[in-house]
Amino acid sequence: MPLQIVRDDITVMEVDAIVNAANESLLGGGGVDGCIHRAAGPALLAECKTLGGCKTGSAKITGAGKLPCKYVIHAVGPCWMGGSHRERELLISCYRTSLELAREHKCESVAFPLISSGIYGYPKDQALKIAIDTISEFLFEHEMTVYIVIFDRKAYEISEKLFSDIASYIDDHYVEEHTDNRAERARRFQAFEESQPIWESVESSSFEKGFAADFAPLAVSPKPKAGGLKQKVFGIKQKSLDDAIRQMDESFSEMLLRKIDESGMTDAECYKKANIDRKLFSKIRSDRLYKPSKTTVIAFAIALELSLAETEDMLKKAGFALSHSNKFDIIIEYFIEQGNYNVFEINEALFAFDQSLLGA
Ligand code: AR6
Repeated sequence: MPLQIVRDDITVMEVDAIVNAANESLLGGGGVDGCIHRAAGPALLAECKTLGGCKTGSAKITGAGKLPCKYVIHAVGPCWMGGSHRERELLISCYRTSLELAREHKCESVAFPLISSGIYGYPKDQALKIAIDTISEFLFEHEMTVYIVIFDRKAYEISEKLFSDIASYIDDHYVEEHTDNRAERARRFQAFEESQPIWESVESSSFEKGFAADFAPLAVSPKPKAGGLKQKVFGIKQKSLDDAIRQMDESFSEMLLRKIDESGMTDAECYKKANIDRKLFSKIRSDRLYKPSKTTVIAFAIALELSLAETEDMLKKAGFALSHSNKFDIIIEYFIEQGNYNVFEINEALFAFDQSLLGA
């Protein structure tokens, strides 16, 4: 997964580089800076002393002393002074400079703390959004695995409005699922009806007519009329019967590649938008019978901006379904209904609700 949010102590991360939230002197301090210097030992401070400090919004790189990583990137975030002192611009610049330094040093994996969100007082929800937006923008251009490391629960906040909107959406749907069986039965019945063949006019070969006739007894409405065979096979509108038959046998991987073609996206655009690792995508591409995890399927459905019904279709190919009995599925449904297909924003919310993240 190119961008991951994890709960951990950054000093134990086994990555090529960790980022330190430092100050302009680069000579150590409290917070994560203190933890990193304590874990790295005196060699880190000795090297930092040779650097001549660092400007706010920028970063410098050193070795890592006794830490399990190879490098420490010391980034100096802005102190929060109300928001009108270029804080946002400086914080973005911290992330960009750090990522560039990591790239120049051929790092394949980097872990960031939420820079400026502790002693420097940057509002946590805004600091998190800047981190996610800036890192994901970088990952569209470059191959790297980046972790945002959250040390304590309090350090992690999504916007209050988003949190309460999702919380009430979850509440509503849990209620509907668990207390109103009639409503749920109606929903299932409607879904069943929508999945049934409806027949509309088609000029077809005798094989197709035979096939259509075989399925006619299953049609709910309307019945085929004499002289004008009707078709809408398994909910697929305006497709030829040939296409419909082909799609019934389609595997997940084939469906994915077809959907990417239909969307006009390149493969790379799609797997990056899905927060899926390039190597995993090649595996899926070359194995027609690849069995993906549910989070992988949904990540692709989000990247392809599929509707809820299309997402269900894609999930079915891999043997999964969405249900109202778990939070993860309801949160996904919430974002699809909102038309918000930003996988990183969805992950922000999933993490806030302690759910698995999208991607692989
Ligand atoms: N692992 C991951 N994250 C951590 C850890 C850890 N071990 N410890 C703290 N955090 P802060 P700043 C989180 O205060 O706001 C220092 O004195 C913490 O919960 O470390 O950029 C420097 O020398 C918070 O979310 O950095 C500067 O003077 C985030 O790391 C000043 O503090 C950043 O909090 C920099 O302040």
